[in-house]
Amino acid sequence: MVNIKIDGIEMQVEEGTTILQAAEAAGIKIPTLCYLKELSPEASCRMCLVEIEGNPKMQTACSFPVAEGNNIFTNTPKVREARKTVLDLLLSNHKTNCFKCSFNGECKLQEYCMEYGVERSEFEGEKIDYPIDESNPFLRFDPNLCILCHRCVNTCEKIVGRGAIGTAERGFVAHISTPFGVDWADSTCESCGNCAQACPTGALTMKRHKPYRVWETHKVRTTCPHCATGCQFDLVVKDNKIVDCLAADGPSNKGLLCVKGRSGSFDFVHADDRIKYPLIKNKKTGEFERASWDEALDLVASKFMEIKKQYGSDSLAGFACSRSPNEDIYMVQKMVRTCFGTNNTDNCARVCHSASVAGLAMTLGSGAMTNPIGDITKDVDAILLVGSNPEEAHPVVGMQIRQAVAKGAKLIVVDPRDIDLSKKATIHLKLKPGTNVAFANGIMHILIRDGLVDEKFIKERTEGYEELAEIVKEYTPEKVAKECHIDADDLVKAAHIYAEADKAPIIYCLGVTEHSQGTEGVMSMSNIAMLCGKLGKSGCGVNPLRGQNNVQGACDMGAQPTDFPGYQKVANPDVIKKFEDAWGVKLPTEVGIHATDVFPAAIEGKIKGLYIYGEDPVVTDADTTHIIKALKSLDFFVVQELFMTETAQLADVILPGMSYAEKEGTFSNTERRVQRVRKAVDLTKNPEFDIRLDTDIIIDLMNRMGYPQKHMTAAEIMDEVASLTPSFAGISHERLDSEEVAGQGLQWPCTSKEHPGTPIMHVDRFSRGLGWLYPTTYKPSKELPDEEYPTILMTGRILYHYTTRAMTGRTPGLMEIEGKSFIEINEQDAARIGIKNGERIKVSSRRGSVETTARVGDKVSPGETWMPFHFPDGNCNWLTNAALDPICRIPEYKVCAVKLEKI
Ligand SMILES: Nc1nc2c(c(=O)[nH]1)N[C@H]1C(S)=C(S)[C@@H](COP(=O)(O)OP(=O)(O)OC[C@H]3O[C@@H](n4cnc5c(=O)[nH]c(N)nc54)[C@H](O)[C@@H]3O)O[C@H]1N2
Ligand SMILES: Nc1nc2c(c(=O)[nH]1)N[C@H]1C(S)=C(S)[C@@H](COP(=O)(O)OP(=O)(O)OC[C@H]3O[C@@H](n4cnc5c(=O)[nH]c(N)nc54)[C@H](O)[C@@H]3O)O[C@H]1N2
Ligand code: SF4
Ligand code: SF4
Ligand code: SF4
Ligand SMILES: [Mo]
Repeated sequence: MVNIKIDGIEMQVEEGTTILQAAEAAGIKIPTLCYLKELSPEASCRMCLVEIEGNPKMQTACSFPVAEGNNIFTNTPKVREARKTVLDLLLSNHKTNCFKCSFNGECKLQEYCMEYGVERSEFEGEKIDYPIDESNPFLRFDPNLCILCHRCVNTCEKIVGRGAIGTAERGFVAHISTPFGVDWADSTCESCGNCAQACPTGALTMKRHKPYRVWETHKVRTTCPHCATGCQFDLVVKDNKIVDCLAADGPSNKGLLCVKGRSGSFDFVHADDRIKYPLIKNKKTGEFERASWDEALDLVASKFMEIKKQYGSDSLAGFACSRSPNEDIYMVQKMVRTCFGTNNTDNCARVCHSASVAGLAMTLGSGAMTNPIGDITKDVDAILLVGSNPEEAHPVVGMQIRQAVAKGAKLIVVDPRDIDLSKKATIHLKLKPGTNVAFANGIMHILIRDGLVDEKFIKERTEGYEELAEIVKEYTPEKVAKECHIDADDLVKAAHIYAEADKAPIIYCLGVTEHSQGTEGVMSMSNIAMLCGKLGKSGCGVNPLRGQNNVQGACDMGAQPTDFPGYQKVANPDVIKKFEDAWGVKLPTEVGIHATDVFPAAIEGKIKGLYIYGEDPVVTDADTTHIIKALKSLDFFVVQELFMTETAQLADVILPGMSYAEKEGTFSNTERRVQRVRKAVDLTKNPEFDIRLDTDIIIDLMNRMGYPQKHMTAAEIMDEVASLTPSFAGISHERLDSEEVAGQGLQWPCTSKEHPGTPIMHVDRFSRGLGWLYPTTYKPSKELPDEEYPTILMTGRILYHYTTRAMTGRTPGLMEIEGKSFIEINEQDAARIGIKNGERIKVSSRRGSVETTARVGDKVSPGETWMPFHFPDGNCNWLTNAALDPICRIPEYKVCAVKLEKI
C-alpha cells in the first residue's frame, strides 16, 4: 500500500494503482475519452492530464501509477488549460453540426467542450467531407465525427476478440476502417455493436439511434430474452415504445452484447403481427375468430375438464416455455399438476439439455453448469470445448473464450465442423458425428495409461473407477482414431493438455447431448473431469452451456414429468405430501410422460388434450410429419403465444400472452444465476390489444377449472417458489432488487435469506455424495449412412437467428444478413453430384425432403453435411430422426442419413 493525496484527500491505495483508479475510489471524476476500463491504457487522447507536486510535466491519469507520497491535483488552472487545448484540437477535426447529430446530448466531446468552455476550434482549417459508411444493416460510421480515440478498434480487437476494424491512412488523415478497406458488410464484423457503444461521439452509432433524443427516453434494466448467457441490458423506451437496447455491466456479459441481444430483442415486441386478442377456431370454416377472454377461457377450462372426466387425468399434458420467466413456468406446472391432475408437464430442455439434466444428476447429483462463465474464461490454462459453438450460440461467452485464448489459454475443439474457434485452437479434433463416447473413452484410456489421473481425488471423492478403467482399456488411441476419423497423436496431445493444465474447464453443448447416446455422452464429460480431479474448483468443472434464456429455470421450476420445483422428486412420497399440504389438493404420484413421448402418445390416442405455452414443435421437433400428425390427432389443443406460429395454426384456441418486455419476473441463466426481468412497455394501452399477463391467464384458467388459485403478482409467485424449494429459499424479487445483490443476481443453491448464493458447485462434496464414474461403451447413432442415404446430416444454429426466428425474424437487419436456409456440403461430395456453391439442391431422408441452397467448402468433412433449423424455406426437421435417447428421451437431431440431389 502507498499513501497519496488527491485534491487534498488523503488515501491509501495498493501499489500499481493508476491515478485514475485512485481518483475514482476517492469519488473524483477525471475526464477521459480513449480510456477503456478493461484494457491497459491507450493514453492517446490526453484528456486525463493531471498535475503531481514536484513533477514538472503533467501526466495522463489513466496510465500513471501512483507512488508513495504523491500529491495530485486533478483540476488546477494549468490542467484545465491543457484539457482545453486537447478539446480544441479534437474539435478542429470534428464536424460540429451537433443539432443534426443523433448523439446530441450523449456525446462526451460535446459534454467536455461545454464543461471546459470550448465553443469552436482555434485551429479551424478546411474540413474534408468524408463519405459516411452505411453498409452494415445496424451500424453507421461517419468519419467526419471521429476523434481517433481508438475505443472502437480496441473494443473490437481486445474485448470482442474480432479485430474487424483498424486504423488506416487515407491521404494524410488517419481514420477508422474495416480491414483492407473492404465494405463493412463484407468484413468479418459480426454486427455486435460493442464498438458503437464504446464510441464517445456520434461517429460510430447504431442507425436506429437517429429518431430519438436521449432526454425523451427512460431506461429499464432487464435480461436478454435469447440465449442462456443471461446478458444484462437496458431497454431504452420512448412513449411506451422500445427504441434501443444498450449493454449493461452484468455479471456474465461485463458490458458486452451480441447482435441478437443488442438488435434482435425489441422489434418483435412491437411487431404488427402480434396476436392481439384471444382466438377460437371455427370448426366449420377452419378459420380463427376473435373471442372475448370469457368465451376463450371458459371453453378451454370446460374442454380440458371434459377430457379429464372422460379419459382420465393422464390423457392431458401441458408444456411450459423456456423463453418465459420462472414465475410463468411455475404456474404452468402448478396448473398441470393441480387442475389436469397429472405430471405430464415438460419444457424444451427435453429436446436440448435433458441429457445434461439427467446425466449430471446421475454422476454428480445436479444437472447444472458447475462454474460461472467468468470463472471458466478468465485466467484458465486450457479449455476443452466439446460440441459447442459459442461464437454463434452463446456469443458473449464466445467473446470471453476468445479473450482467454488471446491471453494464452490452449483451446481444444472437439467438433465435426471447422467452427470459427477451431482456427484459434491448439488442437481441433474434427471427429465423425455421433462418436463422442468413443472419443471420451479414448481420452480416459490415455489419462490412465499415461498416469495423468488424480488418484487422490478418485479415491476420496468418486466411485466406480475399476469398472470404468476396465472398459476404457479397449479404447486405444489407434482404435478410437479410426472410429472417430481423427489423428491418434492429436488425441494423445489433447489428453495431456487437458490433464496437465492447472485450470481447465470442460465446456460442452448440443454436439454432446442431441444424440441417441446423449446422456452417456454427458456422463463421459463428467468422467473425464473427475478422473483429473477438475471439479469443485475454480477454472474447472463440467459446464453445459444451457440454451434458452430460461431453460435452466424451466427445469428448476419443475416443468418436468419427474420433478417438482428444485428437482424434488415426484417419486418421493414426502415431496408429494409437502406439495399437497401447500397446494391443498391430492396430487398425482405417477411420473408423467416426456414431451417427446407425448407426440407418439397423441397419435396412439392416449393423449387427448394438450396445452402448449410458447413452444413451436412443428418447426423445432424432429420429424415434422409425425409432429403434425400428432397435433392433428388431439381432441383439444390450446396454444398460449405471441405469434401465429406453425404450431399455433393447428390449435383450437390461441391465448395471447405478453413478451418479456411487458412483464416482471426472473430468468435463470446457464450459471444458475437468477436475474430480474422488468416491464418496459405496456401494450394494453394500445386499444388494438386485448392481451393479458401470462400468469393471469393461467391463474384465471385454474379457477375456471375448479382450483381456487388466489391472484399473485410475479414477486408473490417467487415467494411461493422460495417457500417450497430449498435451493431457492433465499431468492425473492425484493432481494434481487436490493443493494446487497447489486445487480449480480443470485446463483442457486441459495438456501436462506442470508445465503450469498453458490458460484461453484461440488466444492467439498458432490451433491450426490461420491461422484459416479459411469461405465459406458460407445454405441453408434441410430441411423447411419447406407447406399440409399449415403450422407450424414447434422443440424444446429447460426449467429443471426434464434430457434424458430419468432423473435429474430422480425428484425429486418438480421433477415438482411441471413434470411434463407442452406446446407453445408464438402467440396468432394459437391463435385461428385455436380453441385456448385450457391446452387439449389434437394435433400431427402426416410422422413421427407426439402429444397435448399448449397454452401460448398471444407467446413464439414466428406460424407457429412450440416443445416440450420431456423428457416421455413427448407426446414431440416422434415428430415431429422426422432430416435430417442433411452434415458432422457432427447431426439437425435445431430445425426441422420440423407441423400443429396441436384435440382
Ligand atoms: N444464435 C443462436 N444462439 C442460440 C440458439 C439459436 O437458435 N441461435 N439457440 C440456443 C439454444 S436453444 C441452445 S440449446 C444452444 C445450443 O448451442 P450449441 O450446442 O453450441 O449449438 P449447435 O449449433 O446446435 O451445435 C453445436 C456444435 O455441435 C457440433 N456437433 C454436431 N454433432 C456433433 C457430434 O457428434 N460431436 C461433437 N463433439 N460435436 C457435434 C456442431 O458442429 C456444432 O458446431 O444455443 C442457444 N443459442
Ligand atoms: N434440427 C434441430 N432442431 C432443433 C434443435 C437442433 O439443434 N436441431 N435444437 C432444439 C433445441 S435445443 C431447442 S431449445 C428447441 C427450441 O424450440 P422451441 O421452444 O419450440 O422454440 P422457440 O423459438 O424458442 O419457441 C418459443 C416460442 O415461445 C413464444 N414465446 C416467447 N416468450 C413468450 C412469453 O413470454 N409468453 C408466451 N406466451 N409465449 C412466448 C415465442 O413467440 C415462440 O414462438 O428447438 C430444438 N430443435
Ligand atoms: S460490430 Fe462488433 S465485430 Fe463489428 S466492428 Fe464493431 S465490435 Fe467489431
Ligand atoms: S469511431 Fe468513435 S470510438 Fe472509433 S476512433 Fe472514432 S471516435 Fe473513437
Ligand atoms: S449472448 Fe445470448 S444473452 Fe447475450 S446478448 Fe447474445 S443472445 Fe442475448
Ligand atoms: Mo436448446
